[in-house]
Amino acid sequence: MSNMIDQLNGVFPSVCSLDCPDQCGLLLHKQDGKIVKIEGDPSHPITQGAICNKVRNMTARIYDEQRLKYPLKRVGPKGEGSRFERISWEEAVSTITANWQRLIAEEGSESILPYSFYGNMGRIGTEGMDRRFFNRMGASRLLYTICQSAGTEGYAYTMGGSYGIDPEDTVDAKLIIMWGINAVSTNMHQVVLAEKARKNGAQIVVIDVHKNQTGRWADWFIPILPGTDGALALGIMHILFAEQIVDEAFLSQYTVGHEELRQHVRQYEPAVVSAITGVPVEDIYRLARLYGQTTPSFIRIGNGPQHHDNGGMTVRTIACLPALTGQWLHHGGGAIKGNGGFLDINTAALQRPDLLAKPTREINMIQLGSALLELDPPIRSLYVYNSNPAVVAPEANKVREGLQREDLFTVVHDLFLTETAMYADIVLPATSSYENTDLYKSYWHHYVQIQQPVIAPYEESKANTEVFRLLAQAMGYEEQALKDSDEEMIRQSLNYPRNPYLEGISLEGLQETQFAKAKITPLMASPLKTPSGKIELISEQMEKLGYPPLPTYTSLIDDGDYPFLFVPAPNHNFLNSTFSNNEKHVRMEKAPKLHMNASDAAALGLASGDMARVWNARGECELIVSAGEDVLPGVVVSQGLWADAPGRKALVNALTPDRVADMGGGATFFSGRVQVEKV
Ligand SMILES: Nc1nc2c(c(=O)[nH]1)N[C@H]1C(S)=C(S)[C@@H](COP(=O)(O)OP(=O)(O)OC[C@H]3O[C@@H](n4cnc5c(=O)[nH]c(N)nc54)[C@H](O)[C@@H]3O)O[C@H]1N2
Ligand SMILES: Nc1nc2c(c(=O)[nH]1)N[C@H]1C(S)=C(S)[C@@H](COP(=O)(O)OP(=O)(O)OC[C@H]3O[C@@H](n4cnc5c(=O)[nH]c(N)nc54)[C@H](O)[C@@H]3O)O[C@H]1N2
Ligand code: SF4
Ligand SMILES: [Mo]
Repeated sequence: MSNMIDQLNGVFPSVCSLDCPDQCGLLLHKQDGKIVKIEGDPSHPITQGAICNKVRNMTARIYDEQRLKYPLKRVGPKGEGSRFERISWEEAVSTITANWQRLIAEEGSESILPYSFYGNMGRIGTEGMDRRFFNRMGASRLLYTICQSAGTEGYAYTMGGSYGIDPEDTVDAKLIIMWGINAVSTNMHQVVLAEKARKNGAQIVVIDVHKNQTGRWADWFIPILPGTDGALALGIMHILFAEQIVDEAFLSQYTVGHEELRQHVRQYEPAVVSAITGVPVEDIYRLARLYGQTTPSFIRIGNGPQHHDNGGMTVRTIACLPALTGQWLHHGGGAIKGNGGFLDINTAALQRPDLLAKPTREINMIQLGSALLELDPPIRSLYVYNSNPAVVAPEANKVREGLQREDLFTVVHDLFLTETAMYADIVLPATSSYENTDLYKSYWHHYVQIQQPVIAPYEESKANTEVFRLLAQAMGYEEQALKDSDEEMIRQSLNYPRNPYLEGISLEGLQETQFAKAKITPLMASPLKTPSGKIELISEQMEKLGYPPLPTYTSLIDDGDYPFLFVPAPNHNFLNSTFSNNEKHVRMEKAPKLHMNASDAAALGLASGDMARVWNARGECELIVSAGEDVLPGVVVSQGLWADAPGRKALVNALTPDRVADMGGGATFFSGRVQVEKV
């Protein structure tokens, strides 16, 4: 399969690079050197030939007329409607490095900030040459908090790290709870596996603030008020202990703190929990008994409960549930929040933190706006790649005000002239993942995969690793680590004896087989990575850090005197802001909507189809009302991160808070309050 680029026709294996748990195996069909069709790889055990609509239509994005072809420099004012001129790579690189050298001499290397996320999940392109480069430079360091950090920390207090069950085992579950995950849109192969379980008699419960496509697919949909899931989980525990439907043998052998927890959850009586969550008392009983009496039961914990002020503790709390009924010992029972821990690679070898001479300041990526506007000493240069912060980051108006600063030298490396790129001084064209070599590891299933280039770089575009090698050379950085090839970096990452699950997985092997499953052993067969080695229902570690040691419900932070909680969630046809600028995907998604309860809409004189202005002190946007019974009164839900477009004012992140969640520096996208009125 070496040199697939030169083969003008044929079908070639690939992997989906998007930030999606499914990380599908793909087959790319080429005709005359171009990709003409993308389908799921039937031989991939998870994908089994089926992929989402977004990626089936990905060729429209790869060959979109708007794709960046060569480097650009800005010639108009910063921001919306800016203008750019073509320049050479030489000029782009020398402009960037001349600015950086001057800044480093005058203000120090911490005046430079890299900003990135997982627009492409390839490890060496997102956590490889880039990290080496900025470590060597001594730039300010970004905290990668925008997605799952609060819940990941919370889950780890209970379970010791990102370890759940093998999703392939969930076909054997008899009860599946999708908890705050819109899996039909965001984790479609978990839905496929759940469908198989359902054919064998499993029931599917969905707990969500919005009866979206996933709620409609459920056997039982439980609507809940945003940010109250921790209380519901504690109410379930209350009933499980009170009715003695717990597995005492499991609790004694595999957990610490079950006696303390038993006492502690007495306060979470169903009536109390019902008043907090909006879930009727009889439904809390029904859910607790169903959960207590069904084995194996599986909980898929999504990002919904986590993008709140109390997100870390909420996930930590839900993660305690499977232990109460001993689910972790039953094939198909347990939970998945994330499974990244099993596929840990050698990040020290990949990222080379040793190249950082001394620790530099850390900047939370969800507070980019205030970082740009308020930090002292200031950030003078921003280098953005794999991310579109002008759309995806909270407090978008602050972000854009910061990007507008005339004394900020901004570089954006992307496939498109994104909203963020409109503020750049220099724009660099990026290759698509199908043009690159990279290593992929899922955060849900247990497969490691490889991408080898299938098509030549589009016009003058370059991969992230290539750009950082060029920048390193121009900066005069001599370290071999900044010259390593993509293949060398993959080898270094996989060479990690500390993770026995990866044993036998190598670059050469992946080049042969395209994907390989890690050698996973049952979770309870060896001590967990918690301080006690057991499931920690009580956590001394948390107590030391100032958290309640037992799972505890705390309410959302007061976000001002606005009547509605606003949940701006992802949508079906985009992936975060990716695809929101591609005509085909926008057409499939139609228009940005605001789902609200019919009673709330009526009180405001709004009907479905009306344009509503949604606002708070942070900003405003306009969305089309969809009134009905899909959300509870007092809650409004939007879907999708929409690109800027003429006549559309759908920047939902103009309204979201940049408050930091209780754990992990995490984002609180869903804890904001808003007012709604007719336009
Ligand atoms: N099609 C598509 N797929 C995607 C993405 C995309 O944008 N589009 N994004 C990808 C990324 S980066 C991620 S992190 C994942 C995220 O995917 P998910 O884990 O599904 O997370 P979200 O879509 O953010 O939210 C899931 C659900 O939580 C609900 N929710 C919000 N607040 C609460 C709450 O307090 N309690 C409960 N119970 N539910 C709540 C929302 O209504 C939504 O239905 O999906 C990935 N896959
Ligand atoms: N309101 C609200 N906001 C949210 C969320 C939400 O649920 N609600 N979800 C949050 C979550 S979970 C996440 S993960 C973030 C995601 O935020 P981002 O990571 O910023 O995700 P995208 O919007 O997909 O932007 C990725 C960008 O990377 C570019 N890109 C793709 N491949 C490459 C490459 O190889 N090289 C370079 N240089 N660029 C590339 C794409 O073209 C795209 O412009 O958004 C967060 N924002
Ligand atoms: S976005 Fe997700 S479901 Fe779609 S092809 Fe990629 S990995 Fe598969
Ligand atoms: Mo995410």
